[in-house]
Amino acid sequence: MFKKILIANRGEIAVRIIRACRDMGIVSLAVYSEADKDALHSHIADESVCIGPAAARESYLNVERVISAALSSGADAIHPGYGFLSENSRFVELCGEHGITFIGPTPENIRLLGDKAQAVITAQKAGAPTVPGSNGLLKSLGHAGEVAGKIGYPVMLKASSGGGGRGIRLVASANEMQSAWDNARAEALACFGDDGVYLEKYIASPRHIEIQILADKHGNTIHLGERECSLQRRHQKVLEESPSPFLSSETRARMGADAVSIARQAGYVGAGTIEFLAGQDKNYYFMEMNPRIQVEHPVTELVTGRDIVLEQIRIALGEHLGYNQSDVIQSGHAIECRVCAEDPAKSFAPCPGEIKSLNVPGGPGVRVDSSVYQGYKIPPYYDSLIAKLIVHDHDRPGAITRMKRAMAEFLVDGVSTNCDFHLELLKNPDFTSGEYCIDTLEKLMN
Ligand code: MV4
Repeated sequence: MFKKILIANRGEIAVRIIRACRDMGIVSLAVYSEADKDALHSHIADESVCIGPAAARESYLNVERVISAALSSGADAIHPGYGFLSENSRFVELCGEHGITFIGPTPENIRLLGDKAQAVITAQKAGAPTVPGSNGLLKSLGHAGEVAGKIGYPVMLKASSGGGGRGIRLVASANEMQSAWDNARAEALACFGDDGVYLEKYIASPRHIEIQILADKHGNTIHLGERECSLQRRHQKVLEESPSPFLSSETRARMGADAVSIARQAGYVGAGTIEFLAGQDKNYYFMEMNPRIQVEHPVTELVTGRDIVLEQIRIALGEHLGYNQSDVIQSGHAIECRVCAEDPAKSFAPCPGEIKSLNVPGGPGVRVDSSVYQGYKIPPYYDSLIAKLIVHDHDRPGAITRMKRAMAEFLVDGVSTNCDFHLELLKNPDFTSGEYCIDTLEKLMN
């Protein structure tokens, strides 16, 4: 067993990981920036240590400071959460060199999956469906035009080191290729220090559906079903649910099996997520794999009854999963709404400030993963997520009703939130019918 886990993160995910540590009898060590002295994670952890100034570069993203904190406090493992150092393969190696267990995948896993063009080839080797495209990096503008001509426009250029929707360009026709090529490569170089791009046929109005994977160090790889994540705006998810209202049980089973094959092909260890695009025609295609715990993991926890953070820690300890795919049962329906301190009047720009008063919902089937309390000052330096409201019920209509009840109880004074927007979305016919896609929210909010 680990004696002490350093949580290299902040906000609700740091709180979530501290709770898992306490459930397992492991001492938790929070690290915090100067702006986060009064953040919830620094208060509720067993121990906490300041690692630097507010700017993430000098604190939560600072490899040396995080490792030093672990060494001087006697932590034998580090949980990175999501974002920050979670996908930094060099950081994972450094943990190893200092005898600290990184709770997550191997550096090789992270390097392979961070190269999106290579990840697509891995999915193909696994026999999973991929979008017709360049099957690897493009060599030149001429090569891009040639592949696009063969598969037919519209196509999408994608940065191989990409993420968060940056370095991608839709190319409607051949005469747009030159400028799209230049723009995608310039943005990729600026954002990721790498101008490698690949190309895929453009899938119009798809759904984003992802599969949660767990893989132990002994070759046992299973999935915990899917999450429907199509309700996004500017590449930020707003509401997620499981199961997806779109999938038949037959497609669900195939997607899960394909995800497991991809994870096995990648030699993946830990908790990870395989993202698929599902077209209107019900075909689906591998998009990318995320080597980390994700924000929306609670919907999977409520539907499967499995504690994914606890499983991450068990896997890092070298334990066996201890159950098979047939032991995983998806039961009922879960919905997560991301509650953010945002100003609807300023097109949902972040709205930091003091929470003057707060009422957090509760009652049957309600879970709140939050990082705020009454009197807390939301600092302006980090993202605007203040809580995740997650509900579970027997079926989708029940979960929607329950979410409306809980969301109406979520009362925040002092800062603006997107709670009212959520209440609108929960009544929207595109949502209630389940017939939505990645364009839906963008259309609704503009
Ligand atoms: C696509 C696509 C359509 N066709 N690929 C956006 C972020 C990056 N991870 C992949 N993305 C997309 N790739 C093909 N071949 C549309 C998107 C996309 C998107 C995907 C999931 C959720 C929201 C999205 C919003 C805009 C574009």
